[in-house]
Amino acid sequence: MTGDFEIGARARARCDLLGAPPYSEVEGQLTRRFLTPAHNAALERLTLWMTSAGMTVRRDAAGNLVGRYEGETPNAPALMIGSHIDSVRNGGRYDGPLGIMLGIDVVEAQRDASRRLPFAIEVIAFGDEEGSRFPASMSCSRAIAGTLDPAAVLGMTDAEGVTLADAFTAFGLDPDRITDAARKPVEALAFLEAHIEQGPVLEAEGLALGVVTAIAAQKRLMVRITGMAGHAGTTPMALRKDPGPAAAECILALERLCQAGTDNLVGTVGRLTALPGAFNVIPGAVEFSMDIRAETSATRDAAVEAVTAEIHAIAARRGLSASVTLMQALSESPCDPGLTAMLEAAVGHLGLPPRRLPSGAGHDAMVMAALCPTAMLFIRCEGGISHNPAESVTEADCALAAQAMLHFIDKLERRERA
Ligand code: HGY
Ligand code: MN
Ligand code: MN
Repeated sequence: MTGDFEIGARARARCDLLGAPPYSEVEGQLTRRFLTPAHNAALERLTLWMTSAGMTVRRDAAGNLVGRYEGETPNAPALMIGSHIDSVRNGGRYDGPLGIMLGIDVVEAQRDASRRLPFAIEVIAFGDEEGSRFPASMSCSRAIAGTLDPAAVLGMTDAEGVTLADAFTAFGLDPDRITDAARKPVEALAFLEAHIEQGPVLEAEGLALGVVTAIAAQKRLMVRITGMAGHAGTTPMALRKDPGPAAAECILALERLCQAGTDNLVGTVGRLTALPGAFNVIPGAVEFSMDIRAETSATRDAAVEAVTAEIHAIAARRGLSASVTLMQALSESPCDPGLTAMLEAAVGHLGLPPRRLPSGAGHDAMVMAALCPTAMLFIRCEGGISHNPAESVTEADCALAAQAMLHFIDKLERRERA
């Protein structure tokens, strides 16, 4: 799959190809979780495409795939371009992979022009950004950025009870060597991530591309409300210690707090489990996740504090107990002003109006900012729909994104040669 697609359109077609088994764990939908056979199959296919684009390819110690197109001198610092290859359950085909495929497309254009730059280009497929298998997310870009503490994640288990350490071993990796994936700042000139917007702004304004100013702060927490399991038929309502209704009150409290918030404060309960989970058993406990985000960590943290207090008050009033456990915290991440201006000028080269916007979605770029300056290009997606099989992007917008990335590379080259 090379010559019969225009640059950018080929990237989209490759995402489509990876949208089904063996690159998905489930027939009829896209679910590709970290360190699964579907993940491995996708890396095999990406290795072929990266190699044919003129890159040397390696798997790093953390489960990332790294393609490298050398600069005019060996071991030059790299412009890193990439995004994640994992997906949420029953997700869309472009959230993540499109940023990888566009990277391959723009490298292939350099190779086709027999062009060598004052920097290398690396295309990275991060293995775990979504956290769709293990509770922590962004573990792979954190490994590359050198900010991952393996001890904090290796014991985490997936829905089948497999630990992250065992999953690494099963994937052919050594869980004791993950930190070998860390890169030095001197190796990284900049990080560029192209990604669908996953929101409605660009489409609403009739724009194909936008440039990201900053990525929102987020926290992931697990809540457990504990009561007493009992018989659904014989236990009078007044004598119950039922965590179910308590959890409902807590979730409504989260919604109310976020609706009244500022700074694009949002709160989501994406996972809710009653235990033991039988029709005729009053749950002994209910667990639910909370994903709380805002443009600033201060607003995020104030919301976490307020909802935690409400959860404990609701549990106490009902004679229950509650625990709120922080699973992950990611600070807001401003994109580099210089690179962002360069990216905006590159979009302008296409005759498109500049449009800067914040990202409510998390991205590997927010983690890579610990390693090097970052920039993000947003691509319009239909209805702003994402984390949903209806996720869609047009060939024309992917072609514009590739062209903007090529102009960005030209500008970076001029800066480096100045
Ligand atoms: O959750 C996010 O924002 C991203 O899709 N991982
Ligand atoms: Mn996502
Ligand atoms: Mn994504």
